[in-house]
Amino acid sequence: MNINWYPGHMKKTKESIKKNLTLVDIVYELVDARIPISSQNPDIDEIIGEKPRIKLLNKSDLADQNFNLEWQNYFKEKGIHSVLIDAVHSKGLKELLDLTYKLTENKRKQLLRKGIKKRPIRIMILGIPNVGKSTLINSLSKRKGAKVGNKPGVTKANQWIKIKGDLELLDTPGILWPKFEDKEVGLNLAFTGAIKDELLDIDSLAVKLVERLNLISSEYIKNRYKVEVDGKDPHDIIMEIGKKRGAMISGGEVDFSRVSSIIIDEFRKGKIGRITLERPVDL
Ligand SMILES: Nc1nc2c(ncn2[C@@H]2O[C@H](COP(=O)(O)OP(=O)(O)OP(=O)(O)O)[C@@H](O)[C@H]2O)c(=O)[nH]1
Ligand SMILES: [Mg+2]
Repeated sequence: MNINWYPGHMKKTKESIKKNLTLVDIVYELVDARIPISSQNPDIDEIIGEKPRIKLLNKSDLADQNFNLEWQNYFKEKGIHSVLIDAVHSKGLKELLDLTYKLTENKRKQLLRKGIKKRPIRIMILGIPNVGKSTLINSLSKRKGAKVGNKPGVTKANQWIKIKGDLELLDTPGILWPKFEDKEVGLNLAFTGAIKDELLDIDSLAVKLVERLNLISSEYIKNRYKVEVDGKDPHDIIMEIGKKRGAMISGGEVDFSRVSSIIIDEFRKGKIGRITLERPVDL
């Protein structure tokens, strides 16, 4: 992760986000649909408080379709609104904006009663690094484009982006930290690329990933690399994949690090399949 989180920094970030939150009517909380719990901020409920919010299950194109629906049901049971989003391909945006209108209806009426007609509904995006905040801002603003200039905000740099009708988005999203002290969470973040390979070396990460994928289903690795996985050690499976892929160093040995990078990279790009690593049943 590019940001060094330390208690003082976390406190400041939280305070600055809370200030910005007073400027908006609704919050989009972005999580990674493949790891909806690991990719959320541990203090998110306290930070957002009573503001209307929508949980955006982003990168839903990389996650298992059935589990996408299961996660939506899971959140629905908890009274949390969620929408499946693919920010790269601008999928789910209509549903998101419709829900935004619905959840801010009271606010709109309240403003009308006060005689304020022109005031747009304002939105802020929150999420951990790499979850897709900038991509979402781009795909939301592509529709209407124009920045609406400076308005008084917490920092002078705050810009509002007009996204549709009377909806405006704060152009600087709130960057939050994940629950990185949890080992499982750390692994999930490393698998999906949210932590740039610094938690573990690439070789161990690949071993852990192959192990995890085989736990979910033996089909993923088997189908992608045409290797036997049943009853096999993940280390041996990776060696086998290396041979198949011709990832060798001189002398005919498998270049373990190279195969490891290939597997991790292909997983992150969704080439091994649409795979959800974290499932509601495990909670
Ligand atoms: N497949 C897929 N990739 C996505 C999606 N959204 C974002 N990405 C990719 O995820 C990576 C990170 O996206 P960003 O938009 O830069 O994430 P961010 O939250 O702004 O990250 P920071 O600015 O570091 O906090 C990029 O490579 C995006 O192309 C999505 O819905 N689907
Ligand atoms: Mg960004």
